[in-house]
Amino acid sequence: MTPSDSAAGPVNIPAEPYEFVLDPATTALLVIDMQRDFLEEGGFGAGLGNDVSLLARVVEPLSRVVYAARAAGMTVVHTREGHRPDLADCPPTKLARGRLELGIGDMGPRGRVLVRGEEGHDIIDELAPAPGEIVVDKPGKGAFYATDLEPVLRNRGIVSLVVTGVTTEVCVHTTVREANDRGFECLVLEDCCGSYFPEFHEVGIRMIAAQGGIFGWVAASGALLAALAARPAAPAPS
Ligand code: TIU
Repeated sequence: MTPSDSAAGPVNIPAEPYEFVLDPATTALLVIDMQRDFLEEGGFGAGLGNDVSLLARVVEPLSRVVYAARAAGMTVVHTREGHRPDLADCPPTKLARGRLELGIGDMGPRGRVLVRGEEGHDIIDELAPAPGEIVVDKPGKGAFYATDLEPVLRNRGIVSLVVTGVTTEVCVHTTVREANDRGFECLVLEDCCGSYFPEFHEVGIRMIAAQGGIFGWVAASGALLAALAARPAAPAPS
């Protein structure tokens, strides 16, 4: 980020239920759990019985948004769901849930499932964090629970979040709800979120913007990209 990026000021993004106004200088792009464990075979998502190919549609539009956010000087935060190798931070209830053949901590084709430091836990190559970007490891569904995300955002003066990632109705929704209660304004990019259940995605997205934006705003990524591209040129540094 350069000071001149943020000098270009706020942008208006057509959204539901009405336009979303963000200033890149006070906005973070949140990229939630774009990990091999959810998007590729042999990980947690597949072990839960899901068709992981359903999440692939998110990768291309989200890559474009990540690049645009970097160019606009926005803070980019990546999250990863997972646990300590000794599983000390994993509630026994989460460990037992589903009676899975390949459950949390078990050795799979991409290392131990949902365990930090393992291949499956890491972010997919297409969305690898750039040097200096913030990566938040979280033990739960919500990105604020038992993490330092909130002080990290507040210390940077962040007031708005552009929320993306997987899965729409699980970690994205939980995080948006947590953010909403903490006073952050959330714009959820519908084509940059994905679910193993298309119908849950549809309804989850609608729930966010319903009732006057009860949890936040919803737009397609194209609306954000167009608004950022149309920003007036920042004044030359003096
Ligand atoms: N199972 C499912 O849809 N999601 C998760 O377990 N975690 C996230 O959403 N990241």
